Amino acid sequence: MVESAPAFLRVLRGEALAPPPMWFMRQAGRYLKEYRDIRAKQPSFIDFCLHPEDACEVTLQPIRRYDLDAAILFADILLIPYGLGQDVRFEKGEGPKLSPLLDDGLMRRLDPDRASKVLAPVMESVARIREGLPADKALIGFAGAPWTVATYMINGQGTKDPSTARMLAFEKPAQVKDLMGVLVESTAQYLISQAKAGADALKLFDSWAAGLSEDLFVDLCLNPNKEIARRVREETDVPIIYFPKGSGALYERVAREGGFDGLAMDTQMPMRWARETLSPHATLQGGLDPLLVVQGGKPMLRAAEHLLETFDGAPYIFNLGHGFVPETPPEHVAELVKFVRER
Ligand code: 1CP
Repeated sequence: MVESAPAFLRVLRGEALAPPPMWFMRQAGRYLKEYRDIRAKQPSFIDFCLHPEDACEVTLQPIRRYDLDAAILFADILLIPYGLGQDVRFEKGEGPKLSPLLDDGLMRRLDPDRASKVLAPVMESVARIREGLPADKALIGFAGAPWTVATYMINGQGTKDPSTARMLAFEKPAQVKDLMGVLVESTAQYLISQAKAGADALKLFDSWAAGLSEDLFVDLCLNPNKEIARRVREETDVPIIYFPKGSGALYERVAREGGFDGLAMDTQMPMRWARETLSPHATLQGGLDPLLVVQGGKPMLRAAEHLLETFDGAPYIFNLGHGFVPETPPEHVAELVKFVRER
């Protein structure tokens, strides 16, 4: 990789930089006034995500405000179910609502070709963002990992406990396997298209990887994401980050067997263990509790310092262990960025 490549990509390829490159999960979103202003003009969140001009604008907003190394495409993991033909709505204050998957035969009508057509505007957003982004900043494309997307498709809504989906994996394993197959196929296509449209790196969000036994985790999380990475690498050479949130000691198996370029760490990760056990296998990213950024000041900076010390000398990307919450004061983000940059 040439010296002038964005710092984010150099580190994702295995270089250690001090200070480390940084970006934040949910760096675009409701905690920013300029986001809320644009969001207010679009009654439907899905239409908003599929509107290239607006999606490009809100992707670039945090880049204008802060000295970050990467932008993340503004979209949502539930665009895939929408593209496949499931009705997806975001009700104000209640989160996503999806039409029933199993009762009326919708499962058999899910159509990856339809998803490619419906999600074409996302590729236009990617191309626009890449054009508007300075050359030293990377653009991250993303998708939900199949199991996480399946939990929403099966539950029909967001939940704190995706046990309906896990129960179905025991009750009707063949049906869950079929669904996972459709999701692997459509997610791989979607990510390949993003890379071809200009995304410099790709991230798979497995936000509901917690709570699975090792065997189920391998079947529903590790293997499907490995398969997606394999397919993506057949057609592009962009690096891939996987985020198996809450998967505890199974992170070690992911690091050893997954072959991902990057692994995103959640807030509960024992950082010293991660440095010793995971770091030799992949670039690590993340870890800071997003609620510390709501708190700000010394507790936030102390935790940031701890991360910087722990990963000093290793390929590491500074980030959160989960996304910013809407209550995050933007000036705390500015303070954090300055602290990491000037260290
Ligand atoms: O009201 C609003 O403006 C909607 C809030 C919002 C935003 C800003 C949603 C609804 N999605 C997004 C954008 C988004 N979602 C991005 C791009 C922005 C950025 O990161 O800067 C990304 C990467 C996502 C990914 C996403 N969506 C995940 C994976 C990461 C995670 O947070 O764990 C998940 C689980 C979703 C589902 C989702 N979308 C939106 C909501 C409220 C939810 C969660 C639903 C639940 O409670 O289960």
